[in-house]
Amino acid sequence: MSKTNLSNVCQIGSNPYGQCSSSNYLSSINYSECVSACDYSCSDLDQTPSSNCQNQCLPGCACPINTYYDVKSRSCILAEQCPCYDMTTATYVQPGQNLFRICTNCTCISGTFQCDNPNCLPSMICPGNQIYSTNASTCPETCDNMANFKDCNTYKAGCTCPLGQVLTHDGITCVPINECPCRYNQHSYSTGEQIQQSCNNCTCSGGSWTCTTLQCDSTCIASGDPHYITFDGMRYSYQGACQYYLAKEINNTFSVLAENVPCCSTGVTCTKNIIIDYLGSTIDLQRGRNVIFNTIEIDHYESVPKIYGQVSIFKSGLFTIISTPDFLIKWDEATRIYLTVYSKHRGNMEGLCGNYNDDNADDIKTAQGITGSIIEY
Ligand SMILES: [Ca+2]
Repeated sequence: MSKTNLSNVCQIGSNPYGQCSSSNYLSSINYSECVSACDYSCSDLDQTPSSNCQNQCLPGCACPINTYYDVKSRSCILAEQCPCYDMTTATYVQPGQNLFRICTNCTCISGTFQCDNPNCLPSMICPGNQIYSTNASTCPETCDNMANFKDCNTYKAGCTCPLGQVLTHDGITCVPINECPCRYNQHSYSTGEQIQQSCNNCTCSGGSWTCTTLQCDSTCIASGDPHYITFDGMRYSYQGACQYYLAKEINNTFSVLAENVPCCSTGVTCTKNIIIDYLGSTIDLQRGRNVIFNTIEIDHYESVPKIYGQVSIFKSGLFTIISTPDFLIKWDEATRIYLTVYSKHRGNMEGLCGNYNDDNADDIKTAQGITGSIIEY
């Protein structure tokens, strides 16, 4: 063997023949004229009895007796410290850790997988951290179904989650039930992560959301044909060229009356004007005209708000805005109205925007009482 080849065996580059690396992590490696070809590194420990390794003497660098070279840590360690290399996943399994194959469960002990079914091929492996079982449920409990899980009580041999764990939505990974992720808008959130729902914070806890219960303001939107989205989030269409209450506070604090007219050849309906009654005052918004407050047409509110008592009137971009302590209206003078009503009026509303009681199922009834025929979309 040439001097160069010996250097390669020792992986020490330019060290002269007969010397091993002097670096710290290899300081325990010594040169020997007789290094075992089959008993050199941790990976040599995982030899099956049928291994055809020829245990012959080779000159080279070797760890001290009863220790083995660990490629990962690049040091000499005891056999019981050796990790096991799993060829299927091309990963190292630490000593004492388990590997779950589809037909056996293995533990890494002294660089070797000790498996409860030695006939199981290493290529037969359960996905994720699932384990093989002879009676795996065919309808396993998952993070997604655990709220109303019904056991079908049928079993077959295959992969399943370890006891006390359930499948996550990926169908592969098992987690303890209290660590299930939460789902929202096709995204997955871990326990402790938060999302914002209107004015409330929701925290993921074991697969379900726990939300604060603040009373939130809510916005009703009328747009397009027009389509409506009520305070409670119900969506529907209603085409009618007439006057109707968009919203009315049941104690007569305020009301918003809108008049729709056909606005172009496509048959789309536009809002011609909006009449707001608020604590005895009338604010009239008309297409192509300035805002009329108590029959007086006002002007110069484009850059500086005009304030009448508790009412502020101003422009912001395309929108004319009426702001009061009870509500805020934005109108683009065409097809879009945004009406935000503050939370103190929760449950006290009626009209096309619904009754603002957090239940969108009853909004259609509220709206139908006024309009007669509406279409959900
Ligand atoms: Ca409702």
